[in-house]
Amino acid sequence: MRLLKTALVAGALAVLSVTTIASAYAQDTKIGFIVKQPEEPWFQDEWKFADQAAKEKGFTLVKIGAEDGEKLMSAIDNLGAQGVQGFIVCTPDVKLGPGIVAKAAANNLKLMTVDDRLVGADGKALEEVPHMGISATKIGEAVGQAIIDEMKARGWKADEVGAIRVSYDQLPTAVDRVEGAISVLKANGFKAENIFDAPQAKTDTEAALNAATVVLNAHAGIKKWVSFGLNDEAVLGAVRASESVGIPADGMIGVGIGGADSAINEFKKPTATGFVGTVIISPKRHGYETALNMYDWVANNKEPEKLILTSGALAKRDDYQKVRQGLGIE
Ligand code: FCA
Repeated sequence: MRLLKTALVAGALAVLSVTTIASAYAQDTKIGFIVKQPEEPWFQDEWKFADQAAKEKGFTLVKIGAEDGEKLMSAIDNLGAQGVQGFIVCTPDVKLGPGIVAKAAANNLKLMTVDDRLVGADGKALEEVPHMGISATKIGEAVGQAIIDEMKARGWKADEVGAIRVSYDQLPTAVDRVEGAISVLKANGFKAENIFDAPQAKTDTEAALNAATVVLNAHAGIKKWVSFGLNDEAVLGAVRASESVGIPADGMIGVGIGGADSAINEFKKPTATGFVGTVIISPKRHGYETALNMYDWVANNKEPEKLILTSGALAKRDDYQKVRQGLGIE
């Protein structure tokens, strides 16, 4: 009897120590998620969905905003000092690529990128770093097609319309997005000389507004406009600029990319503005799935795919809720 008791106690202790180790391990898994513009709704959504993954799997998520290279480098050191094992980053500058890779290695951190892919000194993508981005050219084409469809619905002819290309050409995905849109405009009769570049200093609404205002003032004779850019903020900037120079909502067709609150708040306004649509992309895939993939890499030694490109779906004022539901982000 005594022997049996001892055996039972030993067994219970063994079970106890195994579960203790298991939960200690889950608690010890720490993953970083650094974004370049923490105030932008898209990035807040990415964080929100990454938090969901952390809750489900029981790891700690460390979120840091890094608006410039200096902040990013110290954020990576900070993660290392906190005992984080790996991180996901949307960098403020893709040209920092080799520096980011070196910093991550020095801190013994696994590295994945999201949205904006790192480039090397030669300008080519650093293919060894696992990346999740959007299918930029295709999504740009969907923007271009949405603009053309709306032009047809309004009875506009291509040669009476000006196009504002809100641009951020130091970022390859931004170039692919706007060039995708332009290819469809051109295929539908748009002339290159009616497409005007509006380079923004930053990828936010204010910078886009400033850039687009310059274009509108330089071509005050044109009364019908379309606009596109790398995200909703870029297009909202162009739409706000058109309003400020007196172009009515029915004189502007802006189509963005994103579908987070920046776009949704615009659709919720009681009267339609020149922001007619957005190609909604998935912060769930970019936040939840990247975080899960990093967790699998850190905790289960399962390496993520090197490149995942996600798709988008066009939404307008009247159907955005349905489209969001379809993407599982409502
Ligand atoms: C880039 C843009 C963001 C978002 C993301 C998917 O990082 O700056 O607004 O569009 O790609």
